[in-house]
Amino acid sequence: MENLKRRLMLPGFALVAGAALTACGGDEEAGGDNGGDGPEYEWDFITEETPGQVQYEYAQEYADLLNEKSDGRIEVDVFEFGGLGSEVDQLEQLQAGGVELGIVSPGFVSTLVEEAQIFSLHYLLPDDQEQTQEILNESEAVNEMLAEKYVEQGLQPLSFWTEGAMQWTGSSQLRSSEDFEGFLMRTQESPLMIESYGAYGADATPLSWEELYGGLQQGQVDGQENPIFFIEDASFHEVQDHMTISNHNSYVAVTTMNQNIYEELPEDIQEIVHETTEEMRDIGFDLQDELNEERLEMIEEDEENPTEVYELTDEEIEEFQDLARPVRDFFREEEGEEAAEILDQLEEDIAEVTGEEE
Ligand code: 6CS
Repeated sequence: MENLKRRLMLPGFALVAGAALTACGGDEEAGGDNGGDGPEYEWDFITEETPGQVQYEYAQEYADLLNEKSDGRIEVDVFEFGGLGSEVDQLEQLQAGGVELGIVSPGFVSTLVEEAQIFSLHYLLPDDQEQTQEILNESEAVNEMLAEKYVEQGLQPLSFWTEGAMQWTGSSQLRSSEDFEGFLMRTQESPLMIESYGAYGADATPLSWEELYGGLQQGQVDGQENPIFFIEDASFHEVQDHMTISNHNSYVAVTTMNQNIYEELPEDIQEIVHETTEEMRDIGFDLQDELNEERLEMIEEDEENPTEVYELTDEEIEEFQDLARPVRDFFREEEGEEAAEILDQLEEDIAEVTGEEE
């Protein structure tokens, strides 16, 4: 790992040419430099989740840390999902600068940043979450090449982090491609997710998670993918008979700031943002780790809503890996040369952490 660094956290990365000395992001409404009566910066932080779920709890801790490190100069309001529209509506508000901070998932960002669909490729990131987090922290492909694509869209990624390994739930069992024949899978907005499930023989349909419980209950869709904490917290297991420990992907969350607002921050405030983001890496990791473990037990012990939990065998995983592999070529061809370079680099970055040749 010697030649890889936490690139987003390098002070040089944070130094933006001509950083304005004026405060921004609602500070004027808050009184700006008003003699110390209130915060200089008042920021809104949107999340795609609700209290008790990883993104929301992460954002609350992030807000507290920013406030503490800035001695009260920064105050952050965290918004749970639901109040500000769909995940895509929220993203548009972040891009337009209507809100300053947000956690945005690649699956929803992919309408703007097509290359972010790289995180929809199955069996690319390792199922070991510590390794996945190490890759997300240090990968050049992620933190330089892909981050640049977000910046081009007015979004400044501050860190990429995992919310845990993703698992499948279904109204029927999911252990082989045969089980996926004609299966209607709910996905996020990324077209590559549709391709990934198409490779198994399934049909995929994008849906906001707000509508997912009802969609599963009424049979509008047959199944979905998510980390375990989310499956339990959103009660999807109540309306699904099967959960497969497939570890086919990791749920990548991206802590993001509006790029113009970020760029205009004075250096000391940028530094505080980066220090906070850095400290949050371990806090976020532990949060998802504990919740995913605890919620698996809850699903297994829920007698009122029994769910058959099945872990794929190595042979079963191999079948899905073989089917998923050509989707990488589809990504390379469909998304163009730069996207292909990002994937090539990411494969190298992954191999460097796992020690396994891609
Ligand atoms: O499945 C979804 O759409 C939701 N899943 C997670 C883990 N977070 C937010 C996201 O919108």
